Amino acid sequence: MSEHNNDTDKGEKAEKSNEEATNSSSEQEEVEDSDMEKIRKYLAQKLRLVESSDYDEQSQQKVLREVSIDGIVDYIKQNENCKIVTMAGAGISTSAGIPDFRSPSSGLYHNLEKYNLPHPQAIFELDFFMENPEPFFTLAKELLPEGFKPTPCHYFIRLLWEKGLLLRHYTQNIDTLERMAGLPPEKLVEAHGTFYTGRCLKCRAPYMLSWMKEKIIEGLVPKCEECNEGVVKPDIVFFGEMLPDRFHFLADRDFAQADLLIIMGSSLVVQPFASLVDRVRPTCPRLLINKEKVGMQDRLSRLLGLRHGLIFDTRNSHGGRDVAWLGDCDTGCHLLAEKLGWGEELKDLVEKEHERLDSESASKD
Ligand code: CNA
Repeated sequence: MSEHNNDTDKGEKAEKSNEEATNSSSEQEEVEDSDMEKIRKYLAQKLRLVESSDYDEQSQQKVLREVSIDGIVDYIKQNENCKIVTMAGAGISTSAGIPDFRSPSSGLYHNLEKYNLPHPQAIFELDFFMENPEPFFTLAKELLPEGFKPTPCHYFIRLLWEKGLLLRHYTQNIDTLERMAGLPPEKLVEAHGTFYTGRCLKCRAPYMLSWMKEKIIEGLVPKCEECNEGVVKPDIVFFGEMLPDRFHFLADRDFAQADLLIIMGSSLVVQPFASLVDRVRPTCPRLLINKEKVGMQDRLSRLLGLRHGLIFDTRNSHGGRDVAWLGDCDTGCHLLAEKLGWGEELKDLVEKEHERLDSESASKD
């Protein structure tokens, strides 16, 4: 119980500082904005870059009562069959103990010196892996979903599914925590693949996580037992590899249908995942729950009136639909659940599932 109160307290504080942060747009920005708007309209008409009238009409529609987390909560409550798409990145798993890529000091990219790489991303590059798989498997030992438990944020996504509100969850994570949290495979798109399965790079023989894990924990590079030659690579998507067909197929359908997009724990820098945010309808609200603002529209897109990136504009002159809630993902999800009247349910679910996972791993030992 005390944990819950603490969380609510933290949530309220975070919400306050959040409001302060979003309300602090300067006067200079406003002047810039109106100039920008004139130039945008002019360019849009002259260059016919966008269907200006359509764009203006849709962007003027007020979709949220207020551009805040409360506005989002009202919107969900009013839309009984709200189709929600969630998008996630490494930030939803950091509280489980799995480091993300880009957080300063704790992120993986800051801790790769020991692997002597030509550059940090090489560890996830296919060409480098083919020549030298050891660094990847040394790192895999740290990243393996062993002893990690899904976070409240993962269980919040499961609750959305249980409530019949989740159209699909798109994750960049490879840690399998969504599966472990009980999200059914059909509701899940693992855009960057998963550690759950693997394949021999030579003969394509399939392997499961349990087999790969044994080798990796022993400090071995897993070698195929069918052809005795190829290295077994987990089915995670490396730089230079195609994203799964399922990603492209479902993204084409889901984003156009979504009534609400929730983005959590991602720096939104890896493409094509990051630009999924642009594929929802112009009237679809987008809520970002993250430690920092990310994925924002750049100045050129703004100038040209292109629908690229998130627009956190609390002045509401464009019928704003993008909300940034800045803070920890778990706190944000607890707060959202609380406001939706599911606070106790989320806490119970986390407690019950963590107990179950603890007793399962105790019985394995
Ligand atoms: P990233 O680029 O490391 O960004 C993480 C984002 O989450 C940053 O904006 C952080 O500020 C934010 N963040 C971190 N912790 C929290 C928290 N507790 N609450 C709120 N926000 C937080 O990671 P992305 O996912 O955007 O980058 C895509 C890469 C990371 C994908 O290719 C993944 O495969 C890869 N990755 C996955 C895992 C995993 O599976 N758990 C771990 C590390 C990297």
